[in-house]
Amino acid sequence: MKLLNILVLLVLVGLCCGQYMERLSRRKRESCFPESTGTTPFIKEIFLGRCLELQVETAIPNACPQRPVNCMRLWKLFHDAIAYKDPCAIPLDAYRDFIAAVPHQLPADKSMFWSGTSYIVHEYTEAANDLLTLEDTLMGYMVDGLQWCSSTNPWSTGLNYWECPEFWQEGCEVASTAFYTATSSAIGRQATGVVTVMLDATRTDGAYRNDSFFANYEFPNMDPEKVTRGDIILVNRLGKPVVETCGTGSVAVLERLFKEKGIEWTCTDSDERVFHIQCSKDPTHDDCITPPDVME
Ligand code: N1C
Repeated sequence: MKLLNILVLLVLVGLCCGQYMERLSRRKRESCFPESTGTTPFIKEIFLGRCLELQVETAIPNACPQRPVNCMRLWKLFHDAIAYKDPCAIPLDAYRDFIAAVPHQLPADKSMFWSGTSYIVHEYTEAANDLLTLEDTLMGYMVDGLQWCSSTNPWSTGLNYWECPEFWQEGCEVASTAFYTATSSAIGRQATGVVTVMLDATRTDGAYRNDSFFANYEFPNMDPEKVTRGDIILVNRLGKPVVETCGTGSVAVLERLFKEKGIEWTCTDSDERVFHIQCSKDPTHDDCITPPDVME
C-alpha cells in the first residue's frame, strides 16, 4: 500500500513538473529583477560572458578570430563609447573604435540580413544552420536583447541603470541607434558572396522600407566587387493579408537597386521553410491545418 502511494505521488510530481517545464519553455523569458527602463543589470558581466561563450562553447565554424579576443578590452571600448555622455546626444560614430576592434566573422555566402522579420529570422537561420545574422556574430551577440544608456552623473559608472530614453523620443539620439548604425554598416561592408535578406511581405508600409537599417546602412555598404548575388526571401505572416510579392511594390524597388548596383538577385515569396517554421510556432493556426480532402 505504501509503495503504491509513493508511486502515485511520483507520477503526480512528474506530471506537474512536466507541465510546468512545458509552460516555462513556451512562455517568453522574463527578468527576475524589478522591471526598469534602465540599462540591463549586470550588462558588463553578460557582455563578458557572451564574448567568452562565443569563443569557447559556441564558436561559428570556420570563423574563429585569429587570436583569442580580449573581451575586457571590447567591454571598455563599448562602455567608453557612451559613458558619461548625454543619453540623448550620442553621435552616430560613437562606436567607431569598438567596431574596429571586433574581429570580422562573416564567412562568404553566409550573411543573412533582415528587416521587419526579427520574430522569425533567427529561428530560420537556426533551422537552416547555414546562415548568420548580425546577432549571431560577436559584434551583435554580446548585447543582443539588452538595453543600455549613459548617465552624466560623475559619481556613477557612466551608465544609467534606472531609466533610459526611448529611441522614438523626439530629438533624442540614443545609444542603440548609434550601435546598430555602426554594426549594420560594418556587416554590410563585410558581406561577401551570396547574401540573403528576409523581408515581411505583409507589412502595409512596405517590405523594403526607406527608413530601415537594412535600407540605409546594410544594402548601401555592400560592395558589388565582393557580393555576387542577393537572395530575397519574403515572409507571408500567418493570418495576415499578403501586401507585396516578388516584383511588386517596394520589393521591386529593392530588385531594381540590386540590378543598378550590378548584383544579381533572386526572389522567393513561397519559401517552404518559412511556412513550416511559422507553423511549428503556431501549429493550430488555420493556415497550418491541412484540409481533410488533401490528406486523403
Ligand atoms: O531597421 P531594420 O529592421 O531594417 O534593421 C534590421 C537590420 C538587420 O539586417 C540587422 O543586421 O539591421 C540590423 N539590426 C539588428 O541586428 C538589430 N537587432 C535589434 C538592426 N536593428 C536591430 N535591432 C532593433 O530592431 C533596433 O533597436 C531597431 O530599432 C529595430 C530595427 O528592426 P527592423 O525595423 O525590423
